[in-house]
Amino acid sequence: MNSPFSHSLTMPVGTTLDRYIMQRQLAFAYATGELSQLLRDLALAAKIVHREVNRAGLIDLTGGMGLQNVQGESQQKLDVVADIRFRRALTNGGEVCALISEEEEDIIYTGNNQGKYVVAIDPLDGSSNIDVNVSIGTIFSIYRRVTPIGTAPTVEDFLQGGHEQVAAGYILYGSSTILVYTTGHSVDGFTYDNSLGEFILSHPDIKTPTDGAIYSCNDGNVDTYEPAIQTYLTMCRRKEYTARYIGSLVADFHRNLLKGGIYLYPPTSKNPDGKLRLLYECYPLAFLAERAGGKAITSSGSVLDVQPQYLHQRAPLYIGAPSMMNELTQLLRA
Ligand code: FBP
Repeated sequence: MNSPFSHSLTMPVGTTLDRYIMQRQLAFAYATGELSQLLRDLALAAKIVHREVNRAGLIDLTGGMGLQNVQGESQQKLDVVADIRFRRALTNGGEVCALISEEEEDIIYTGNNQGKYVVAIDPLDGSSNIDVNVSIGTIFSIYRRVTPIGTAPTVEDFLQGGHEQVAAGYILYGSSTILVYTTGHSVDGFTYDNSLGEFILSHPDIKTPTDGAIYSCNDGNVDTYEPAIQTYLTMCRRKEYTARYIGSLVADFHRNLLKGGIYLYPPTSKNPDGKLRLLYECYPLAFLAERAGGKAITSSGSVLDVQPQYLHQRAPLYIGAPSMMNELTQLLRA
């Protein structure tokens, strides 16, 4: 059967991100290049944030700002720097009419009302790990706007639901910096090569293992978890699974995506709706996980089926290898 795509979708390891984006665009006859340019703008901001993260200790970019963000969390200097860098790149790019950020209460209007896309972003995830040199990340989710092009975007553009994402991904600033994203087909990872200043395809077509033996949750909260989750964690221990928890969602998710595992952030007494934010943490990782063969649920069903009510809405998150997720789902539904 002739593929509907005019160009092959698979590309060899070593392909630059730019070439990959261009080849992918050619594969879709209706593509106009705006999403490609938006992805390049995100990659540019990621390179700048990579540089700032790497030298944070040298340029007084560690520590707090002495301010709080909309979540009531103390803002780290790098939170603010990353927020500014991504906002600037997405505003200057011209493809984005508005964005929401974990660091800002309201919608950020770029002034590009001709822009076709809106972006929801967690500019720096894992803030508690910034000053101790532990991996941190950026998480993003992209939608085609529903309001007419040329008009001012509205909250409607952001509350479309997880299935309406046209692309989602993250950047992990770890032992190396890697950008992992999907536009709804394969999930691909690009490692940043400092010497070339380029993201290079290093992890094509990521598929998460069907099963795994790693579980990730904040053990300090276990006593406040609902009985089904406590039962599941007891089962993990009985099966001698390995407990791994970095406390940076992107880093925990990335490890489990490649090695097979499950990440759990259930409701707690401190966060009865869960801690993680639906629009720029749960939805994008669920979109990625499902395209890589994994699963993502909240306490009541698939993450992507949750109807969003407001911008900084929180949700419980359980995400990982399908067979581990099936075991957990059975307990949650029992
Ligand atoms: P932010 O740092 O973007 O606020 O993200 C939330 C987060 O730090 C996740 O990265 C991480 O998985 C979780 O919270 C850790 O929470 P806790 O310290 O309660 O275990």
